[in-house]
Amino acid sequence: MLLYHDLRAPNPRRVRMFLAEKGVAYDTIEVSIAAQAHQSDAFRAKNPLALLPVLELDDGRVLRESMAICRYVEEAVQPEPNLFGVEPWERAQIEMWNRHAELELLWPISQVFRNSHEFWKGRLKQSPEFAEIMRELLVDRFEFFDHSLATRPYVAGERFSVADITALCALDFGRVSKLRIDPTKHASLAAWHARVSERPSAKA
Ligand SMILES: N[C@@H](CCC(=O)N[C@@H](CS)C(=O)NCC(=O)O)C(=O)O
Repeated sequence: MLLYHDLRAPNPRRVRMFLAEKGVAYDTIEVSIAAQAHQSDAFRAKNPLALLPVLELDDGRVLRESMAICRYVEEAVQPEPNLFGVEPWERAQIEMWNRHAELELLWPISQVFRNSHEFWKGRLKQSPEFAEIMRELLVDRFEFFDHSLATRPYVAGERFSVADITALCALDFGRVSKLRIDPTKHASLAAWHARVSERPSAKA
């Protein structure tokens, strides 16, 4: 398997962390977003949307979308340790929390970055006002996750899952836009962050 990724981008990190949890071996090709390598014709042949990550299987088939890649790995490559849930209720909880982590953390955090950070200046049309709206939303979302994590050790319940991977990659990426967990305000979220950051896969 071959992963097209960028070491600094949060979605490719989700997949690397997932593969590390599974102990699956794979090759990588770095496609630098900073150098605009993801816009090249060669990469667009893999993903016309020019987005990372992409997983290429040994038979040449290509998968886009981080969660499609992770699901494929869990179902077809390495089922253990299970990270998407076993029985219907657990699967639904993990799906729900992973979606919350994607839509309520990763998406707004990415929008703050895209709409206010120097990195994108001159590369895309930015709206600092929209970045501010997303920052304000995130105050509430940090609160929401902190409150939820006061009652359990992991995002979706009693055990580590793909929802923790998405939330960790999102929150770590927030730091480039000065979106940080404040332990004095969000003690449960900070404790969870320390817990999951200790996993060897977090270095992936
Ligand atoms: N929903 C996609 C999101 C992919 C995505 O937005 N990737 C970012 C890196 S984290 C990217 O390639 N950005 C390049 C760009 O926006 O030009 C997934 O989960 O894989």
